[in-house]
Amino acid sequence: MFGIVGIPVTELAIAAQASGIKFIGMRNEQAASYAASAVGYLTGRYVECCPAPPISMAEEMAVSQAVSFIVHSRKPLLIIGKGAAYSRAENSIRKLVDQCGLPFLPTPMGKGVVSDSHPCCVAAARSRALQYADVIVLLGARLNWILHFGLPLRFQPDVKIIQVDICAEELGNNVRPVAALLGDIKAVTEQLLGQLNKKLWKYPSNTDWWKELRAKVKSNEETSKALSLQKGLPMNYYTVFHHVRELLPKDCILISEGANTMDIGRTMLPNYEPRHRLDAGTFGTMGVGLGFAIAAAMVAKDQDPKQRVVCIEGDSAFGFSGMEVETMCRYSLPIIIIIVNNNGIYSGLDADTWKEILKLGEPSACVPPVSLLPNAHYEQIMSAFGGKGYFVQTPEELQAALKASLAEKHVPSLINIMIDPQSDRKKQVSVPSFSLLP
Ligand SMILES: Cc1ncc(C[n+]2csc(CCOP(=O)(O)OP(=O)(O)O)c2C)c(N)n1
Ligand SMILES: [Mg+2]
Repeated sequence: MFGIVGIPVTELAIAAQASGIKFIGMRNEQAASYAASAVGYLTGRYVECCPAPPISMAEEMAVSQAVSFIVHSRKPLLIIGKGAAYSRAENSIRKLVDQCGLPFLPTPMGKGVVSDSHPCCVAAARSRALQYADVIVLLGARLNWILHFGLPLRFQPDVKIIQVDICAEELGNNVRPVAALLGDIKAVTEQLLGQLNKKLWKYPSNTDWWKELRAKVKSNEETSKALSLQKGLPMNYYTVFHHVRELLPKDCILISEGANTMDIGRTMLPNYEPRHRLDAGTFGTMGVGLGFAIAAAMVAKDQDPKQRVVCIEGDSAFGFSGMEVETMCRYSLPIIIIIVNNNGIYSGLDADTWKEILKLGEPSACVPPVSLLPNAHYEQIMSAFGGKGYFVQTPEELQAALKASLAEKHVPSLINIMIDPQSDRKKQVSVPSFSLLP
């Protein structure tokens, strides 16, 4: 149970503890509710008083229609969403990918349902896969802004969408599907598999589509690798994530929020297991990270005390719920917070430029709205409460700090990594923009 006491909640919290329910006192209700939602997601536990909901299956007719579109597709793509992780559909979806040889793309929290290291994963060619697929199967993924609403120019205008979702209101949102499969993702995937198996259908691995996707995966991975191996200081995002990836245990729970920090981290930090990534998700809401991390650490303590929880935050994102570091220290949760600090929201200013800007006059009139204070020592917030804080400027310091944090079993750590405030993500695939001119 997560909450904050006050009259009359204090009695409730005490009563909960007396009846054997753990109570985690948070610093803000919003973080408490994020934490509670994350426990549900990670454990799949239903409220004790409610029976588990019935498992619904799609109409056989809709399944047959979907299968017909899949087997006639030239450029198929599976998109695996958070719904697939929620419904614990990983075994069925892995079977679908393995048996049919279909390229797949996970959404941010769909990562790990099928491992990012699977040869059919085309996450590194995301834009290309979305832009040219002719048939897309959405498995618990929704055509919201994370997927560019399913609309051109990010998608083909005549792309055929097969939508699998538990929620009837979601069917047909933004794009009208050619087949709408209403039901539990796991059950419906089994239905699809049943029919595809009868046809002994497999998407060939030597099609032009596969060749195009593989070439794009390779070239994008090479670009990221070149950026991650740059030796200059301050570091860029890619160098930071490269070193973090080298040291993180494969089974850790990764939590992330921020803009560039979250987006680049998604591509640079692989997930191997389902429900091992929590991030700002559908609405990109900043402030979720520390509550999620506390929830994940409580679940880990219960189920697998050796499992590590790593929370990767932009410096702005961290500020939203930063006081929850006290909660982490109070309950001795060995969470590792990594702040990728670029002195701002999307980008910031270096200390010298900052000083020059202040000379221009009243700060509220001339400080760029995206800027935060340069070189803020966020790690001191952690040490103020007895946790471990590290201020890091080089790859060597980063490695040392992360190794020390991973060795720490009872106390949280915060690694504040200064990066180039102008560091950016690599160029996106350019999509021609609409012109307002005739
Ligand atoms: C609740 C909320 N308020 C504001 C925003 C707008 N917003 C989007 S990303 C972001 C922070 C990005 O900065 P940072 O976390 O430092 O990541 P960076 O891009 O610098 O790596 C903000 C404030 C939001 N998404 N959610
Ligand atoms: Mg930032």
